[in-house]
Amino acid sequence: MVDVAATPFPFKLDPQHVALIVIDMQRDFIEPGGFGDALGNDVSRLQAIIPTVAALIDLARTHGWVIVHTRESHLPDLSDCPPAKRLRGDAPLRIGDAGPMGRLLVQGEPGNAIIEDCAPKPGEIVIDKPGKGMFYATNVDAQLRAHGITQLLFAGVTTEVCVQTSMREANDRGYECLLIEDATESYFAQFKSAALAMLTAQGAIVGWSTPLAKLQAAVA
Ligand code: C5J
Repeated sequence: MVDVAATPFPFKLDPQHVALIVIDMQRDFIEPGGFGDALGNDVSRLQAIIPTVAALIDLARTHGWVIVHTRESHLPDLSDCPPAKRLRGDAPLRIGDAGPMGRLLVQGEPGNAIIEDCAPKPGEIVIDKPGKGMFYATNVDAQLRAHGITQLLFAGVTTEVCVQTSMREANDRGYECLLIEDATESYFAQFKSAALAMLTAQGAIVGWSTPLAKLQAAVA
C-alpha cells in the first residue's frame, strides 16, 4: 500500500488493484461545435486540463495500471436515448442532430471520438455509456472485477455530471475512489468546487481527492 496525501485524509493506494477511469474526454464536450458547445457552454475551460489528463494517463501506463476510457454516446437509431434525455432543454441542436463534427453524441461520429491527446491505446478498455454514470447499461463492473480491481482513480469531464455520477455509482459498488482534482473540470468553476467538497465531505463519504503531483510523488 502507498499513502497518497489527499482530502480529507491520506488515500491508501493499492497499486496491484487500481484502475484509472478517464471520463468522456471527447471532442463533443471539449471542442467547439460539439454537444457541450450546443448547450451554450465555454468549452475552453475543459481544454485547460488536457495536459494534466494526458500526464495522468502516462503515469498509469508507466505503472501498468488498467485504464478505462468512457464515451457518452448513443446508438445511431437513438434507441438507447430516452426522449426525456433527448428533448430536455431548448438547445438549438439536440442529441442525434447533425453538427459540424457529425451527429451529436452518436457512436462513430467524428465529434464522439476521444480527443487525440488522451486517445486510448490498444489493450485499454473503452466503454460506450448511454447515461451519465459509467455503470448504467454497460459491462464495466464485470470488466473491472475480472481484473481484480478494487480502487479507481477518476479524471475527465465534467466534474459534477458524468465524473461525479460515475464516482457515486462506483462507491455504491464498493470501489474506493480517488478523484484527481486538476485532471477534471466543469463548464462552471463553482460546480467543480462544490462537487469536490460534496464527494470528500463527512470523512470521504463518496471518496478522496488529490492533485496529480501528490499522486506522482507517492508512486515515484
Ligand atoms: C454531460 C458529461 N455534462 N460527460 N456529460 O452532459 O459530463
